[in-house]
Amino acid sequence: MKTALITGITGQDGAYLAKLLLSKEYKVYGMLSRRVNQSYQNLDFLGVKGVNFVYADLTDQCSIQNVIKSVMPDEIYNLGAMSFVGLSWDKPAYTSQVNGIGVLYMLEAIKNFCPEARFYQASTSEMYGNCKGSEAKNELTPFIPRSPYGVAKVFAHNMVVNYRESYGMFACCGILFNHESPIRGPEFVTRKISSGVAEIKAGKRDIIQLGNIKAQRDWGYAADYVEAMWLMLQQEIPEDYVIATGRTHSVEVFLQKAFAAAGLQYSPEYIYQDPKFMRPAELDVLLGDSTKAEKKLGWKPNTSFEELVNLMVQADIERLK
Ligand code: F7E
Repeated sequence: MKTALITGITGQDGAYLAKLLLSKEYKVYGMLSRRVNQSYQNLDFLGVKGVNFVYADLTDQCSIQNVIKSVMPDEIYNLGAMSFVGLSWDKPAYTSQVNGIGVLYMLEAIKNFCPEARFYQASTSEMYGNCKGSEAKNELTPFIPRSPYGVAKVFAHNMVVNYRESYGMFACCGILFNHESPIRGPEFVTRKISSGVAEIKAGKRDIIQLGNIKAQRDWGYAADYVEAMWLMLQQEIPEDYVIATGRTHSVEVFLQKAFAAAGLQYSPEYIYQDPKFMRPAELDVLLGDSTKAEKKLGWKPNTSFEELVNLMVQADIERLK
């Protein structure tokens, strides 16, 4: 039986990955920081049972070492992060500690105590910034990040590549474009829209407050994307991969589809564009090219944009019943 350690176990991706690995009969350890009252609602929503919880924090090197030494995992998935880009301007040092230095702590602990373990790092399309405008980004596209979140993630990404090259570690980065689901956190734009539309349908609100609705993102389904994480660690050679759908849509199009999925007619009158949700520096268009993942991992997204929007809106309508 293989053993996996997942950081960020209570987040969206942690819950989907735990479900996948348990279905493959892994022994799954989930890392909890205990810094705040952590909620198990994502694991509960997906009916995930059987995770062994261990306590450590990405900002505490001793705790990381202790967990790695005691679990001695075959595979480690580092999904823990301060994942909300908008907040990274308000908490740049904390974001750098968790998303940057925290990854260095993981790499050091693996190198020193568990060097045969395979390591997955959650890299992100935010690392590209506006590089190459609306052209699709692949593994060779340079990183020119435009948020403290993106800057910290580039540090972590480069460190993973460096440890792989310096010490021969089996370490991979998945450069994942936006991935969503019914358990996406309520602060992210897709879930803000799906829950807002469900509440409008139920007569519980009249408007949704948003920021820049012209921004375009390559949105996929989180359940498809965790398959790619697992596949990366099953290869003979550790490499980095872009994971994306190859289609991009504006927030405004997401809105239109979400209203349609709820059986409502979209009108701009439902939207209030609030300056407080505008970012100091925005990424206008993100579009990914995952040809390498398709060729080498045999991975392709299974869920279309329209199916994803529908899935999220129907789940939020159900929640209100
Ligand atoms: O914003 C715009 C916002 O916060 C998407 C994280 O998982 O994916 C995610 O980061 C777009 C941006 O996701 C609102 O300005 C408009 O252009 O849903 P988001 P994100 O920033 O793309 C990447 C790949 C990650 O790695 C991150 O961890 O939507 N937008 N109005 C808004 N965004 C939010 N949150 N709220 C609004 O009201």
